[in-house]
Amino acid sequence: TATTSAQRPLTLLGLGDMGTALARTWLAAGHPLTVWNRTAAKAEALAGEGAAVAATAAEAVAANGLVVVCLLDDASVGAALDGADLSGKDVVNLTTGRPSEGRARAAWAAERGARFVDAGIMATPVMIGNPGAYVLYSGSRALVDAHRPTLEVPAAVRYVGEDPGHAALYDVALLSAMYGMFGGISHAFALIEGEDVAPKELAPLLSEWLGAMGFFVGNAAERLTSRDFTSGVVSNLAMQVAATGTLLRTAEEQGVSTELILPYVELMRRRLAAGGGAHAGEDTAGAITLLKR
Ligand code: FVH
Repeated sequence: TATTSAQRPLTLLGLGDMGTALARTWLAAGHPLTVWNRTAAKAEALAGEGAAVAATAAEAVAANGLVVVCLLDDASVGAALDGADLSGKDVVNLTTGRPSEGRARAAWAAERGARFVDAGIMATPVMIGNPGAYVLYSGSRALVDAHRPTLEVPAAVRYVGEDPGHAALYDVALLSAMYGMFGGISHAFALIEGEDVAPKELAPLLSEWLGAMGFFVGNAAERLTSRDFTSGVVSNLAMQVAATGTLLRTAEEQGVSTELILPYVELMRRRLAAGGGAHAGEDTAGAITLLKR
């Protein structure tokens, strides 16, 4: 494919599983790509696919105005960019980090004369370049607008605001919810272990049930916004706390640890106990208010 003005050159630092997947989408779309990786051998296959391989991170940064960084963590970003001239560069940090790291890294980049956005990749490497993959960006809107066509090659762009910590905040919120869900799924499969129930028999019911219970996301957002935790409640907290006794006793009878579900049951119990029964008619959204320290 001939390179067009829409296929702008860029640099990519980091060729782990994710960096390699990203690199392949840009190369396949015809973008001139300069890559660098600490372990040089990981760049060999990409060189064969058309990437220019830089010997150092500083050399890779010097090659292009747009510099995408996809490394293990914030410390590796600091290590890789140490000594590179970032003046006038547009730096896109796809490395997973904390909100505080995104904000500190944005200030660090600004001190070196670079525009900066932090990002959170909401996809696995196999999803990159396919529908459903997206990346959360926050920080310099001008940078995102200037490079949107290039950034959209591997995954859809979702800009979440000027605060460079917000992409990481959204990312960590989504990942935290995912691990809570994984915990529940793990408990469910543990309950059927040793019974005459095949995991593949439970699996479709579990998927369907989790999809149906997804209504709680919008429900909780509405209640946290209005601070009305009781209107339209269909499954009240008092009933739900009573029902969790059955869940916990069943786990005991099945010889399954309650370590994954007990913390949430205890949170519901605390909400029910607070205020002398004032919250009995709520659903479980009110329990969220107990988490903030
Ligand atoms: N893979 C996934 O499923 C998830 C999906 C969501 C987003 N994450 C985040 O993406 C970042 C990169 O992940 P990755 O999958 O590419 O990770 P690895 O395959 O482990 O590659 C790590 C790269 O980082 C380089 N590196 C590590 N330490 C240093 C350092 N001190 N200085 C320079 N580079 C460093 C490493 O280099 P090497 O070991 O090959 O020499 C790899 O290029 C990550 O934030 C995920 O949380 C992925």
